[in-house]
Amino acid sequence: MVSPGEREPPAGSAGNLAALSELDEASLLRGLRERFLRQQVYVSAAGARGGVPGRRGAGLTALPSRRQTDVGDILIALNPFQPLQLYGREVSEQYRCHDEGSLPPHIFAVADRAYHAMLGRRGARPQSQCIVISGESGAGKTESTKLLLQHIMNLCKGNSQLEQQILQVNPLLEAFGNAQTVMNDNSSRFGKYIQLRFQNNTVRGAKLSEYLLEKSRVVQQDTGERNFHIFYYMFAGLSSEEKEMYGLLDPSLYRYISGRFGTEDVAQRWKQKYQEVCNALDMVGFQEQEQVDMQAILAGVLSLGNVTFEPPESNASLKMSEASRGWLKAAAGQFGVQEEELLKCLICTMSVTRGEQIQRFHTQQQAEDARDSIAKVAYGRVFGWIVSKINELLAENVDPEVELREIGILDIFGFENFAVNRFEQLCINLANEQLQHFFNHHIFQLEQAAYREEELPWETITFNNNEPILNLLLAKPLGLLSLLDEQSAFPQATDKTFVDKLNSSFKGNLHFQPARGRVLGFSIIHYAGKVQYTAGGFLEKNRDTLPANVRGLFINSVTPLLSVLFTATISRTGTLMPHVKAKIIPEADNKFNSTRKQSAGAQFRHSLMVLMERMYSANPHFVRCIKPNSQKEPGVVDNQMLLQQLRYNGLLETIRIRRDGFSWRPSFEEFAERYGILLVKPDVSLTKERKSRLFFKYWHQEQLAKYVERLERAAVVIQKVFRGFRCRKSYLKLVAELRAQAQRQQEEA
Ligand code: AOV
Ligand code: MG
Repeated sequence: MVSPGEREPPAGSAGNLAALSELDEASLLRGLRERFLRQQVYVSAAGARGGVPGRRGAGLTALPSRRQTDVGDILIALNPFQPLQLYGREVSEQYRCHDEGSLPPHIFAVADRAYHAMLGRRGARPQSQCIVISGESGAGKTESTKLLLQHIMNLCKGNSQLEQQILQVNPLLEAFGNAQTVMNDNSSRFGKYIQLRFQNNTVRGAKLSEYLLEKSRVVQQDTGERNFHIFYYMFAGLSSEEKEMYGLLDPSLYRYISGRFGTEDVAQRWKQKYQEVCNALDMVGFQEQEQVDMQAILAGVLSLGNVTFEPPESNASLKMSEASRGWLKAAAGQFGVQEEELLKCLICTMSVTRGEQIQRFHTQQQAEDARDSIAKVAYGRVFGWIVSKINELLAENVDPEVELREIGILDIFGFENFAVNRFEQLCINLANEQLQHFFNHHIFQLEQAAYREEELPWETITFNNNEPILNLLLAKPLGLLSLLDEQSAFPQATDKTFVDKLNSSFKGNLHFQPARGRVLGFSIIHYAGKVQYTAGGFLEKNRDTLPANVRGLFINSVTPLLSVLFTATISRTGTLMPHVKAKIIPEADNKFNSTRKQSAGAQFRHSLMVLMERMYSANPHFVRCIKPNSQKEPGVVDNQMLLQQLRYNGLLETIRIRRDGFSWRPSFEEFAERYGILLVKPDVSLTKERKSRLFFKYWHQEQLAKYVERLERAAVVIQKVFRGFRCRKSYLKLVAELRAQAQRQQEEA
């Protein structure tokens, strides 16, 4: 016996798409749509459990050579765009330690499963877990992350201070790292991986990694978009005295802040959000002085943005209006630096050639670029510092005798295709490609490799393999990022020479298209569709250079935090961007200026690799978020949009492999440990089939669990009867009956 037969799945697997009797695009679409309109936003494709050999993924990350995977049910989550009564304490209690399959699919069920799998309950081997949430911008990833954390913290249920602190991390990061875009009013402009660290069933600490904050948003936002939330919250939440203290004037005066301040309602909401941020800062453990400094720096960024220049009349330096002088003075005050020093950083570059100091004056453009660079770097470092501070405050307090295990939750920026797509979109979409590859690898490649290895009769299911796109972007030395680095290293190279290079290198590549006419750009055919990129700014963003003297300027700031931010050096171990984990080291050791800084693209590639390594070493659970319409409306399904997401996510193929495949593959030992009670003749030699493990359909596990439960209940009754009547005869009769019943059930199965 290898599998308990080929019967149809049991009726009533509510919300499990693998139980659909017909399986084609139209029925899938209809099924999802009908459920969605009944506010059933969660659907599952039942999961796989078993072991398979590891292999290399797209030449990018080496996988452990042989590991067990235990992919949980894949949850499909449709964004309801309205508050649903689905997430209260009672629901969380219901899902707490529930029997798998006994309740409808839910995001809490995913959290529950990951938690128990980490602890090695329910027949699994104790192991670190990761929950990978994907979906396009606005599909619901960040909301799902918060719900997962909420349920996991509820499972630990110590109500400890640490658990409360962990729950505050998201609101805090969202204020500084999220912004309104045309796709999502609360769009994450950075990626994050939260690792919850456990000893036994208690959370001991948390570690956060952040990926590529979209710093350019600080200085520029496209139509219909806004700057990071925190700026708006500050204006709405600070008292007039506080604003005076920080030197903040009316928000409409600032160039860096776009978007009208709108209605009183909105202002009220922001005011409340500001309070939440302050509470979160307090709760996580930020000092008051640190909070004051942080706001002063943000005020400085805004004032700096209003400094503009006019071309010089002769060979002299650039001219400035009176107003600009005023803003410069304000910015210097807010940053706690000398006004003249700040000005110097803007209008000229100092360099030393053959022992001689040379001062080179900037053009108007160069000065304004320097201004924007300073604003971006200051904001970026504040954000990075918040993350590293959170890590410091939530670092685990461990018992060295007990093994540490993790649940990681990945919430990145979703796939984006705007009217104008820049370097940031390329990185965002690359990260999404990588995630899609991770999914394909687990769901299609590993699974089918296991069937082949065991020589099971199996018709291969093809899927849309995005490895060629990853190669186009990441290959060395001829992938797009490498070519970008090569160009960035030439002082004479321009965005145009970069595009020329791409056009010649990727001629004929199916996933690359040169731009038409004189447009300076290119298109990439991503797994989720074609995106047209504007090449302008690629080189500068990739070089990501700090304007000369800026570091010195800020180190000497009288604002302690600013000085710390720029004294910090880069630690690349385990983190992503240079500002992620700022480690303070003595100035003399600091090689910041003497070593060549890595490009933004190279850092991002490195960070993705570290992330992938981490994820490949854990046991994955997948949540696929789907956006039902682009108007962000409740109760509306755009069929075309839904269909497109089903297609590029490979959901039809996923459900097919779940339905037809043997998604549960325990070893003999695992099976016997968990279901031994069901084996009528435990001496049956299961190894006769010469297979290394058992292969079951997804629904068999649910059924077996029910049998076990019934038997266990019956055993309790027997014990009672036995004690009550002390009658050996009736006891034996009962046992015989039960055995017969178990045998019948097994034969049925
Ligand atoms: P994202 O994280 O996937 O986009 P969000 O999680 O921010 O998307 O969701 C976008 C919006 O959809 C939220 O602000 C909510 O208004 C709504 N929403 C999402 N999930 C739910 C839910 N379960 N219940 C109610 N409303 C929901 V991006 O970060 O842009 O890729 O970078
Ligand atoms: Mg998000």
